[in-house]
Amino acid sequence: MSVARLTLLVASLPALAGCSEIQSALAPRGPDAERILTLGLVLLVGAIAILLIVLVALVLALYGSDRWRRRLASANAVKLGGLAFPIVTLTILLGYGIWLMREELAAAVRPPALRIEVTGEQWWWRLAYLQPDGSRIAEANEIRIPVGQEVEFALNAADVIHSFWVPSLGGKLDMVPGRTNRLRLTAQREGIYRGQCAEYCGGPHALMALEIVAMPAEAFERWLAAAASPPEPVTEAARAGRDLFHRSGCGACHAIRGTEARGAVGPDLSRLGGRRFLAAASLRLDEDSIGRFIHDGQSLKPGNQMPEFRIFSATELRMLSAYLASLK
Ligand code: HEC
Ligand SMILES: [Cu+2]
Repeated sequence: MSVARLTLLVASLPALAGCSEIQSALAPRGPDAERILTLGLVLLVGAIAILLIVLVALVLALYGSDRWRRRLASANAVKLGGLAFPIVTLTILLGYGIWLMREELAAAVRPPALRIEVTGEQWWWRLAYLQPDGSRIAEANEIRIPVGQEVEFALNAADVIHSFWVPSLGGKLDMVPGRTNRLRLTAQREGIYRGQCAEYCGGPHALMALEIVAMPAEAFERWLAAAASPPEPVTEAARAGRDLFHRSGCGACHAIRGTEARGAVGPDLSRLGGRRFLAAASLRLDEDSIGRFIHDGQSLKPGNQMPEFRIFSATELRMLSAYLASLK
């Protein structure tokens, strides 16, 4: 890499950090992410201090006076620097780490305000909001949570190992087939926090992202309660789209609450129109992109598990999109 290029790269780093606030461990928006950042900074400063000490010792050993060189070569220097120092430093660090984690350990026993089950699928996120009465509300890809409340995520995987990571809110936790890992997160402010599957899971792994939308508690409750009464399509196009959806076999893989579509292979579409993105946060959602995904999904998200449907005319695609976008 040329010097000019390197300079350009280094100069653009602050700008890059600025635009990634929505997905950055350096911009914590919850207590868990804050603790991780604190620990990271303590480790960084400590590592820099130790590196400086080692460099000074190296310079003294190479170019220092005979007295310094003898001191550094003595058995005492090895015992102190090579044995006592690491044992003391690592013990202090371990104690500090455990002290820092005391909140997490305490949280594991108190009931969370809300439980959400997240299952990693190749290459999207299956969601279920667990209700106090034991029922489950299915969703996909976009997670809504009440701001300021502790949410427990029960993390599973359906096929291969995935990893759940929303850096602004907390640490990363793997999703392993056959076991449930639990993660608590609290968003301190309203906002949108982006995450990414953090374990390579094949094919379009890089296009397996998600968003957590933290909203005021009452608005969240209203949104969740509205799941019980799915909207009926009102426009002519949306009604035609609904009939086409059910005629075309989409319901074999997708579910829409309150309709005959009960498939569980692909994402639940009951409230697709209310999401900001399609296909695991890889495509901005609007009527146009829904149609494009149905027709050209394999070029937009290469390798994804939904077959392309090339059978529809432009008008039919518009009807399907109008219907799906009306589901909120
Ligand atoms: C063989 C199963 C299958 C069939 C049949 C199928 N889909 Fe899909 N669909 C999927 C899968 C799997 C995904 C997830 C793709 C991804 O993001 O990786 C998906 C994703 C989608 C999405 C984006 C959902 C989201 O949460 O972002 C839309 C919209 C969609 N399908 C519409 C349709 C329509 C309309 C039909 C019928 C014409 C249809 N699908 C038929 C499996 C299927
Ligand atoms: Cu993945």
